[in-house]
Amino acid sequence: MTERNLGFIRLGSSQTVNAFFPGALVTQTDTYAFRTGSVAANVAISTSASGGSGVFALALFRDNDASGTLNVGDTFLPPGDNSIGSFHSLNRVLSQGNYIARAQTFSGTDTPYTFRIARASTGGANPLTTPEIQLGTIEQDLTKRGSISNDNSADNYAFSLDQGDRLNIKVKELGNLSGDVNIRVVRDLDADGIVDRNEILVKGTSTVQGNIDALSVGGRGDYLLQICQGQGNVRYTADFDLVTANQ
Ligand SMILES: [Ca+2]
Ligand SMILES: [Ca+2]
Ligand SMILES: [Ca+2]
Ligand SMILES: [Ca+2]
Repeated sequence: MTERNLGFIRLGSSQTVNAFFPGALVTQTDTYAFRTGSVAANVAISTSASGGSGVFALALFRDNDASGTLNVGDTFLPPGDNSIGSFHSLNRVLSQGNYIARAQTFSGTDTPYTFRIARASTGGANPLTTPEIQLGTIEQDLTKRGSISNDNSADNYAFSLDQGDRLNIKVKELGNLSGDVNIRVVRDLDADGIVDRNEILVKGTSTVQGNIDALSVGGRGDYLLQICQGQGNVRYTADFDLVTANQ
């Protein structure tokens, strides 16, 4: 178990830690303590394993006694991410306070992984390029459903396109339209897990009524669609409309 203290995470900043779980068939835990400032802002946290057979669980806690150590009395902030796969992420609006992110594994083989955290204005887009939802190579039209709220302030869909293919993406906000999402497609060209300015390929545009955000992207490559909280709680459907080269 390694306890790290990342200190204050400034608005608009990110930190990356290269970490390592040695292979051992017991539950292993690393913790990352951090502080946030007076602006309630979107905090995105991810772990990405680059080897081993590690199954991670990623969870976030409020460090109520500001001890930097996870102890009785600290509060779990749901939801955690206990999914199977090499990437885990949380994105959530956090008010000023002390927090601890916890990464866990249970793996017989060594598991190197990268821990990332970024804090950005809510309404700005998710600064991390964690492929939470894997769509693979798009070969036919798809529809996905999801929701965005203060507890899950972004959804990241990873997809690939073949040469000559183009994808028209339409995200429709459902329900009473009290909330708003923004969309964009990014590529992590330098593979640092952070969306750099030159990595934003296209931003969505909204319809006049404001409940549909749309964009189009084409050409062979690996892409990430980010559906990010503008404000409030939003249920959405995302339509992926494939236009193939030989149509
Ligand atoms: Ca504590
Ligand atoms: Ca999400
Ligand atoms: Ca919108
Ligand atoms: Ca990058």
